[in-house]
Amino acid sequence: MQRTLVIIKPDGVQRALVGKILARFEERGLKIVAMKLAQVDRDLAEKHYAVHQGKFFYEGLVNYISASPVVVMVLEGHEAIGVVRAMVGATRPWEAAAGTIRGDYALMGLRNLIHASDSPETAANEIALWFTTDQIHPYAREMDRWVNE
Ligand code: FUP
Repeated sequence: MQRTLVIIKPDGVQRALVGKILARFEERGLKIVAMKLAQVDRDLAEKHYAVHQGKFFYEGLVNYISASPVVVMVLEGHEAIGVVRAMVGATRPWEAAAGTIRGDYALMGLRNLIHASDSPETAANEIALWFTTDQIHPYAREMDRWVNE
């Protein structure tokens, strides 16, 4: 089982798409093992986007993620990192395939609704950045054997 960090960014929360986005992950069989609404401060935004520091879009990115609350979660499931990335779609919304979250709900600019970890290393770092160990709750679901076996 893999775990991945997903952030429904300020545009996703402001556009009231949280329920629709969550439903996609739940229906796919992914399990929510941590989740919260958070107002991101500059320090956390800078840490989350540290790999982009110095790039021309960095300042805009930090302002965007901290503009309004986000919903952040840890999803668990078989190959969760790649599966969630595929469900999210391409970075540029207008290039995102129909059927992906960005391809269905976003169109232009880089208001691309959602962030998802892109590798096992990134996922581990991002989960540790956003959640303490005691905020992550593994549990069994009755349906797991129907999803996973
Ligand atoms: P993604 O993994 O698809 O979210 O995309 P990246 O990690 O490459 O980029 C993170 C964020 O940086 C994107 F959500 C949007 C922003 N970005 C820009 O604003 N301009 C760029 O040229 C590239 C990325």
